[in-house]
Amino acid sequence: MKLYGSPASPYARKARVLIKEKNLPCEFVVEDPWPADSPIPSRNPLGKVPVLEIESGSYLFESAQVVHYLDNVDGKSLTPKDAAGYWQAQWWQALGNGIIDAVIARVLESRRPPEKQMPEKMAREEARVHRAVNVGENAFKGGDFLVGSRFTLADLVLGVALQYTDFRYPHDWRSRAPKLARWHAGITKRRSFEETLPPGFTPIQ
Ligand SMILES: N[C@@H](CCC(=O)N[C@@H](CS)C(=O)NCC(=O)O)C(=O)O
Repeated sequence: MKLYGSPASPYARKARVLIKEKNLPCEFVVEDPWPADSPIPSRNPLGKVPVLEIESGSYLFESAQVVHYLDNVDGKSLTPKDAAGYWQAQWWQALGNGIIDAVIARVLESRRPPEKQMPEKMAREEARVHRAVNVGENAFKGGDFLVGSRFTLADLVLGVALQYTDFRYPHDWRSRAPKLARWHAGITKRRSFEETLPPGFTPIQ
């Protein structure tokens, strides 16, 4: 298998962390989706990374689907089996994916020419992040893992999301969310996280 993506993409990073966690035989191929001559649209008509090449010429795209595939490919799923745990993990992943979407939208807005930027758009995306952190903090009982007593996709996705927040929208979410801050410090010390950091980013602890 091959995973196409850019080193700073949080969507691709979810899959990269999962590949490391499970030690899957999957090569990470750096590919930038933005240039006009990028090969990515020939593999994903939506022109976005990550793209997973399952076998020659067979591609899967959209990070949630890529993560779902990789989670099930080896029979060692990181998704809780019990119904309550399953849906709790889905909830945390929705929260994490939403944070990633909001931080990306904010970054893209901030890269537009200053005269075209909309402060209200930035504020709307920031409000999503703040609400999501507050709600996550209230929902979290505390401890090493978000769901149950082992590392799951909930930890993976929210861990990536909050580290991407530190990277692209650094602000003090930790003082508002001390339980999540403690959990995040532990999760991001995993080798899978340390070996997939965005270039130039120094983790905040
Ligand atoms: N919903 C997609 C979003 C993927 C995405 O937006 N990836 C960015 C990189 S972080 C990208 O490829 N952007 C290129 C573009 O928007 O043209 C997913 O979850 O895979």
